[in-house]
This record gives sequence, structure tokens and C-alpha cells, in this order.
Amino acid sequence: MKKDSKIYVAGHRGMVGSAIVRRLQREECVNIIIRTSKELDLRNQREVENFFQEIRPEYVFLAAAKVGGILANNTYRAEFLYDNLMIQSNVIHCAYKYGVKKLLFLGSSCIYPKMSPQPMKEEYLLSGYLESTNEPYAIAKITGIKMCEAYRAQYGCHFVSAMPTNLYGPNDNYDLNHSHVLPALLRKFYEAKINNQPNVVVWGTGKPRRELMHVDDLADASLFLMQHYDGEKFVNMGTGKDISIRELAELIKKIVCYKGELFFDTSKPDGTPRKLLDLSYLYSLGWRHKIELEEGLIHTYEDFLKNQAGKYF
Ligand code: GFB
Repeated sequence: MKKDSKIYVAGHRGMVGSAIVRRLQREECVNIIIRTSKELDLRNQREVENFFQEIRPEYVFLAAAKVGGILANNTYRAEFLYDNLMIQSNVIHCAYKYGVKKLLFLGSSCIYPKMSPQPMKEEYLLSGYLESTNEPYAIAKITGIKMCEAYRAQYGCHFVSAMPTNLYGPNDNYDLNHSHVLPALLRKFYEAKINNQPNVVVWGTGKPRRELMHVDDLADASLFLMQHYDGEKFVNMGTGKDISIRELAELIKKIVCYKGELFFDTSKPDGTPRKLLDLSYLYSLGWRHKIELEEGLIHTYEDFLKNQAGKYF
């Protein structure tokens, strides 16, 4: 990939896509192609065909997806399945049809079985039942992996898949019903502090563990794979360290300087008990994360205060 290559970032307005654009800009890439979902509905086969026929991108970062936390996944099951299947199928097929040199498909660590041995190796895929709350999303992402593999096998396409762990960072979603745990807790502790609320409600038991990777590390790893990896096997991407939801809540409480109590609402689902990724394959390729959780959390809270807090008041 060269600085003047035609690089399409699908999903550039999301947390992942915007981080990838920032990382490409740092590389002084001068031909980054982006389209909003109003300009190009990736669920619409004809629109995607017309876009690829006209623009002919050379490289594609497929970061567009319908994403959300445990409640959103469990509420909008049909949308999570349909939207993600349509987006990825249209983009992957047109990337083949219009000669894209290389495509990177981004999935999620929820593709692994709910009770998978930990840490989870890439070969554990499809070795057991999925977690029910995000099964539609997981099935869609597994299909994306298999589609990239099949297009490589039949047509020789240079399509690579990467499976990131739970992500956080600038431009995250802070809607309390649709977001993931980290942004939800940042906002909840912030609002509890400024409104002098006596406690903050944390969903579930607090016992599940999550591995949390800063999205700037993900963007760096994505560029690394696009430049240096062209294998059939998909690649786990993470930090190799996890934390319980209770410990995460305590850490965010400290960073926000909130003095009240935690209340665990066990009527809400815990979801997968643990989903720590095995990163030995990624490490063997030569990449490791740089941003540790506490440092990443502090920067993300600063970004929230600067760019997000005002939206809710
Ligand atoms: O981040 P999260 O929504 O998604 O939830 P998953 C992680 C854990 O945090 C669950 C708990 O055990 C939640 O019950 N939690 C505690 C909270 N308080 C909150 C809160 O206020 N909001 C939220 N959202 N959670 C997602 C999948 O699973 O992981 C997606 O549903 C995707 O498909 C994503 O794969 C990476 O980590 O459980």
C-alpha cells in the first residue's frame, strides 16, 4: 500500500473507522475514500456495485457494521443479523468483482463459543455454542470470516480477517441503552458525580471479565496487517489482559473521582463470563499493543468531557 493508493475506509464515522482514518492520515495517505451511510447504504447491493464500479478502490478497510453492547445485541437481533450480513456480503463480493488488491475484514471476539477455554485461540472457532445475547451478530461475523476464506480459496482474493476484543476510545457510542460497558460506565459515573447521585447502577453481577483494547491500538494493528500479512487464517487482536466488570467500575469510579456507591443490577444479563484472546499468532507476526487500560481510560474520559458530555445536557 502506497501513500497515494486508493484506500476505502467503510464505516469511517464509527469509533473504529475514524481511528483507522486517523492512523492512515498519520501515514500521510492522500487518497482516503469515505462515504456516509446516507451517501452509500452498504446494505443496498446496487448502490455498493455502483460505488465500486465508479471508484475502483485498491485497498478496503471493512469497519462498517451495526454494533452495540449486550442489550442492543439482544434487543435488535434481526437488525444485527441482516445489516451486518448485507454490509459485509456486498462489500466483500464487490471487492472481488472490481479487483480490490487487499481487503481487511473486522469482526469481534464474540465469535467464539460462550464457554471456550481461555485464552481463546483462533482454532476454537465453531467448537461450541455461542453466547445467546449476541448470537446474531456473532453468526454474521463468522460468515464474514468464512466469506473472506472462500473468496481467497476460489478466486485468489487477498482478503484478510481480524478479530478484535472489546474496544474503547474516542468517538465511542455513549447511548446508555446501546453502548458497550466502558463508555456506559464513564457516562454513568460522570452524571452521578455532577448530579450528586448516591450510587451508580452496574449491570449484572460484576463477575464477568473483559479484555479492553484502545481503538488507536486496533487501528495501528489493522494497518500493520494490511501492510504485512496476507494469510488465510484470521488474527485475534487484543491486549492479552482482562479485568472484571467490578474492577473496571472501581477503576472508572477512581478516574472520574466519584464518591458514591456501586449497585449491581442482577436483572441485567452478564453475557459471556470471559473472552480473553490468545494473541500468540499476532505476536508471531510482530505486533503488540502500546496503550495500557488506565492510560487509555484517562485519555478516553478527557475526550468524553471535551466532545460528548455536552450532548447529554
Ligand atoms: O460491553 P457489553 O455491553 O458487551 O457488556 P459484551 C459487558 C459486560 O458489562 C456485561 C456489563 O456483563 C454487562 O452486563 N455491564 C455492566 C454493562 N454495566 C453495563 C452498562 O451500563 N452497559 C453495558 N453495555 N454493559 C458485546 C457483544 O458483548 O461485545 C457485541 O454483545 C460485541 O456483539 C462486543 O461482540 C465486543 O462484551 O458482553
